[in-house]
Amino acid sequence: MPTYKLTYFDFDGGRGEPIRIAFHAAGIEFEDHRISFEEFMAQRDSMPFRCAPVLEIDGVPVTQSNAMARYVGKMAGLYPEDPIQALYCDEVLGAHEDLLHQIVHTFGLEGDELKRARAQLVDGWLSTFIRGFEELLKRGGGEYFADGRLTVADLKAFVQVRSLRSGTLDHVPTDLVDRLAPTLAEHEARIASDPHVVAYYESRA
Ligand SMILES: N[C@@H](CCC(=O)N[C@@H](CS)C(=O)NCC(=O)O)C(=O)O
Repeated sequence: MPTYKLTYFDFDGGRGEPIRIAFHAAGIEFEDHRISFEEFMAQRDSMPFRCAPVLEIDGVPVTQSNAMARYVGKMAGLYPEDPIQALYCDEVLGAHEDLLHQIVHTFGLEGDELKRARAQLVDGWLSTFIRGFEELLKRGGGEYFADGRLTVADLKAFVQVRSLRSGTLDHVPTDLVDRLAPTLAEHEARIASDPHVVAYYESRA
């Protein structure tokens, strides 16, 4: 078995969290290397593409969180084998990456500028993506995004929707998902109570 070291920020969210959960679900040991923003800034010039997460496999660094989620998801049995279901799964992973890029544009802003940018985000891209994820979930049958079972697409969505519903983004109403996409809100609760996810957070407690 190779050695795995995942370097990402020290919080239970973002691009790194679905990979951590998938590693745990796979029963694969990995070094959960959590860094502060200051540590990231100090090391980023030595990181491939100057970004996190970075997964080192036997010391060889790999980037791109969705590629990592698929890789670990395959080992965990959380990635569809059927090509169409794999496509559906990938679509959700990719759309979340697109949404994250829109959200990141509002980071670093303050005061009225932040308020304006977040209002635009809420009325624009955030609503578009939330409604879009609701449709993708319904296409999958309403409970899971692909394959009628838990996949890394569900983990990705769970982490993002949990963050939106828990108020981590200032000026984004915590009931936005519930209002626009009730099936997506229920999905977050469903994934939160999945045995893999419960076991992961118990292991962190
Ligand atoms: N496509 C990359 C994007 C990685 C990325 O943008 N990471 C953020 C952190 S979540 C980052 O390193 N940001 C550095 C910065 O914007 O200064 C992936 O999915 O891993």
